[in-house]
Amino acid sequence: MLVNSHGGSDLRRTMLEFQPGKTYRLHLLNISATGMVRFGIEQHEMYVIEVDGTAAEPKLVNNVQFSVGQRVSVLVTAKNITEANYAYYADIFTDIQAGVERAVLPFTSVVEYSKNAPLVNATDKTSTAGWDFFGDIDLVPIDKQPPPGVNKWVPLEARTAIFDDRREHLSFNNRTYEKPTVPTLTSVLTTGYQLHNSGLYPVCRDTITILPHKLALLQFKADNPGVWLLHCHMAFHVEQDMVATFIEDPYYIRNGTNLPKEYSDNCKQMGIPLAGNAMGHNGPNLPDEPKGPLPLTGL
Ligand SMILES: [Cu+2]
Repeated sequence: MLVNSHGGSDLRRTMLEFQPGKTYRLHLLNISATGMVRFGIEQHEMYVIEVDGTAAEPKLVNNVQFSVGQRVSVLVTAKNITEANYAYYADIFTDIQAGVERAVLPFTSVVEYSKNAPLVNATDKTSTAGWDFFGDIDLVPIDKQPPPGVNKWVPLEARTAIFDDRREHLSFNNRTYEKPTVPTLTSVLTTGYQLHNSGLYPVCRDTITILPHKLALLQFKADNPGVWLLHCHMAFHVEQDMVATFIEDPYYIRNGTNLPKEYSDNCKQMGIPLAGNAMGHNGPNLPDEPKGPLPLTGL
């Protein structure tokens, strides 16, 4: 996890120096490959004020938990003391298997008020007791925009299964992600077809935590022309095909985009076609059958 751009895999070397009475903004980023992170400071409360770049009304919490790829800002007011230092923790929730006892990889460092002050005894953070969500879904954005309304529903069912290549895949709607023969942007520009954003005044953000066996309803206004990935943020789930592509406003893209020469030069050098749909054919229609791997049937 990164705290104000410091840390990476070794947060233990990252001390936070606090001066008495000052308020600090800590920008937290979960850069792990698979694990949810919990951040907190012993005997300090904090206010969540931002998630994924969207400012929110301050919400008082003891700690924050957030998933891979998520960004959270908190405000912490330093105590008016210099007699003690406190541990902070950025623990990684290592076990994502349902039904298996949870495991926590503890990472701790120090919030230092004074070089010579003793460290207040850190409590045991290796258990998962006290892991609770801070309710990011209930955060209230500062900029209150009503939800855009829905013109089109795209149901995506995520599923884990062994496919006919005898490997486990994480599919959307029983389809694995197939690397297109032609880059999708090229397809938009040369054939005829056509994410990121949620309650009352939902916080507009580009990530969401979905717990096992749960579903999420996402709304986004498709007004950002481009080719966008919708994907699980766990690295090995991407590897296992938990990826989909959304193309927003292809007409705008086609009318307003001049690809740089380097794009076509690179494609030529790499033998990538400069026209056609995902399968390299002309026109919008893809053959009915995907290249595969395909779901196993008859089990
Ligand atoms: Cu996943």
